[in-house]
Amino acid sequence: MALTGNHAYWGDLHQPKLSPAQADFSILGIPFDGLASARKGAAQGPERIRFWSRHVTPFSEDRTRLSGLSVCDLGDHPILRIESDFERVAQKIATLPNIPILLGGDHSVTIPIFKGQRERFAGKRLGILWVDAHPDLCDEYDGSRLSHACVLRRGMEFGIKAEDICMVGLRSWEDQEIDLIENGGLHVFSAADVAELGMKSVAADVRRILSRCDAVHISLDIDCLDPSAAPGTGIPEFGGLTSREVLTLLHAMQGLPLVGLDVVEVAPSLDPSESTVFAALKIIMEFIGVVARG
Ligand SMILES: [Mn+2]
Repeated sequence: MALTGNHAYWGDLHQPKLSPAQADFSILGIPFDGLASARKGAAQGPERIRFWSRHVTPFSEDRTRLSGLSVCDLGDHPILRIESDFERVAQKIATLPNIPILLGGDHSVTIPIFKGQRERFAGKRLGILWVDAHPDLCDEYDGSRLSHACVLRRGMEFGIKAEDICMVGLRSWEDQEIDLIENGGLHVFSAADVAELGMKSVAADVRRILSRCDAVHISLDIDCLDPSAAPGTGIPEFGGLTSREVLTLLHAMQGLPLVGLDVVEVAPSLDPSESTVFAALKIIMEFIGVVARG
């Protein structure tokens, strides 16, 4: 089969004439890597993920037909002035009537995403599934409180409760994060825990915890995956999740009140094979399948 753009964007689900109110999902790219601490490149993530989205079919891997669902692609929101543009992204998300799928960008772009989702579901219990090699719980990093190492810390300040946060795939720590990780009341499943207990069991625990929430957002840093599966990311961390484990985790969220997904830290220039881009795309299409079945 020739890969020559035989589908419309997002596996034929993108319908350019629909407004967010008429579509099931909004796609928004946030092409920004100005707050990544190591290697840059994630600013090119949205463009490459969107480009290849014309080459996927409207099915999830269990053959769920996705063609009854629609996607409204809102394009990219550039970040020129960090504070004011982050605020604009937060307000955009706070007023969306459907399920946003956000394309990073380094993980700092999830700070306005958390803010927008917290506002959108004000008064409701907002749960977070955090899938990442890193906890991003620093108060400040490289002199910035908006660094990609501070994302979840800011999210908790916006009012996301520790007991409603499940973290899966962790395997790297900053000294300033240890106390929160060990005593903060967050639900922590390290990559080593997953290897020890099996993802089926971990995913069942995560599902049980998040089923107490009124709304669940998934924030997925592509570096949750082992670098053998996704080398195109700023800080590859050895000993990560397998692709199958990430899909098992996603599929187990079926039936939860899913209200958003962000996929961040995809740096296409660091992986000439573009496997990392395709991994992100697979995760997005499987998320759409999970919502379709839910
Ligand atoms: Mn990370």
